[in-house]
Amino acid sequence: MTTQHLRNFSPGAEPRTPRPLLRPPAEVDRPGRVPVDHADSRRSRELRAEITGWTSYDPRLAADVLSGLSQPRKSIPSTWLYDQRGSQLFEAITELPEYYATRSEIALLRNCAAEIAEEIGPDATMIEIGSGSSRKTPLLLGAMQRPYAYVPVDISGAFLMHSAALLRGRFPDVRIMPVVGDFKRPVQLPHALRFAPARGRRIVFFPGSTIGNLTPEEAVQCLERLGDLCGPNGLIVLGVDQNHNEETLLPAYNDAAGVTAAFNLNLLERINRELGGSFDVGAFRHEARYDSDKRRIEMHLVSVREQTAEVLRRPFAFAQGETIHTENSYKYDREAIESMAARAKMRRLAGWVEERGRFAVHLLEPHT
Ligand code: SAH
Ligand code: AVI
Repeated sequence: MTTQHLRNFSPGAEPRTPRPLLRPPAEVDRPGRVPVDHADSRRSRELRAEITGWTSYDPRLAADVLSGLSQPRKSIPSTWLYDQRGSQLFEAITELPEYYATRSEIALLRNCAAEIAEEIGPDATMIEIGSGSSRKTPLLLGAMQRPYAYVPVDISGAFLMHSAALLRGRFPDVRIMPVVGDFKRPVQLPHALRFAPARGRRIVFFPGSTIGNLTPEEAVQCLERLGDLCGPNGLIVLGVDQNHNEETLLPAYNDAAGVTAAFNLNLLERINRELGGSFDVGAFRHEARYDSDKRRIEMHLVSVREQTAEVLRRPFAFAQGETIHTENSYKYDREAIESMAARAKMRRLAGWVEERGRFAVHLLEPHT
């Protein structure tokens, strides 16, 4: 992790987000609706922003939070864990002694990068999905022959741009073109690549076991879209945590320093900050569980008492012990990946497993 990525990280020491002084206008109070503030003049909106620091919000975040909190079993998609602070906290997680996944994948990539680069060939364009700090990227880019372009795709925009700028310093000859995007939808490549004549192959790099944060159904759909993105001559390099051992899994998501707890609780801070929420963050605690039937870790935020919190002026009641399910982390083994790949019209060309058997890198190719 770079100093820049760590600069603002101090678990537990973050001041509470001040609640907005003013409430949003009533007409924005519906999920999925883009706020149109007819009655409000530009100046009054500016004034409100000056007073509260609260200007507008992401309607997709609002829709997911409002609908997720309205379900009998409350849940919010894990994608929203990643604002700027969430991305910094995730980087801090990767440094924890308990969180083996990042170290395992880096060690594995060091061993197999040359073979993967050989398969990729010269002049390729690499698209990285959920690129975060792009920390693993140099292992592949550095092994490739004359990489033509690198397109990191991530939902956490400011963090993405900062990481791309750092990478430009290391790879001045590679066209680095970040795209702020959602991998649960089709990803739009930059114009310069969409309409340029094809050079080498298009490679999708999807490391970190981020595919495990999708349900099996979502993962198949995501692989299908990635197959379309890289085309029939493309390749997908997929990093997957395949550990099924509870003794190492549970500590990895319940670390002693409380960094994963801070990462999870930051979702409530974000809702307070961006959606005028009134969560008492101290009245929730982090919990990670392993479901051995579904082979997934689940992260929850547990309400420690009976309480009500508002989001965009809507009240949500919590019983003591009730949870918001904030993340799944499926641990897909080779068979699961092969069967999902087949459903996504791909085949597994090759694969490598880390020496302790916990992490794998698979090479998938689309077939017609
Ligand atoms: N690839 C990095 C980071 C993994 S963390 C690594 O291996 O260490 C997961 C990353 O996916 C974060 O950077 C997060 O912002 C991004 N992400 C999560 N949901 C996303 C979505 N729906 N679309 C795009 N990026 C997403
Ligand atoms: C990014 N993703 C694969 C991580 C994981 O392990 O599921 C996110 C994470 N959640 C808690 N710790 C790390």
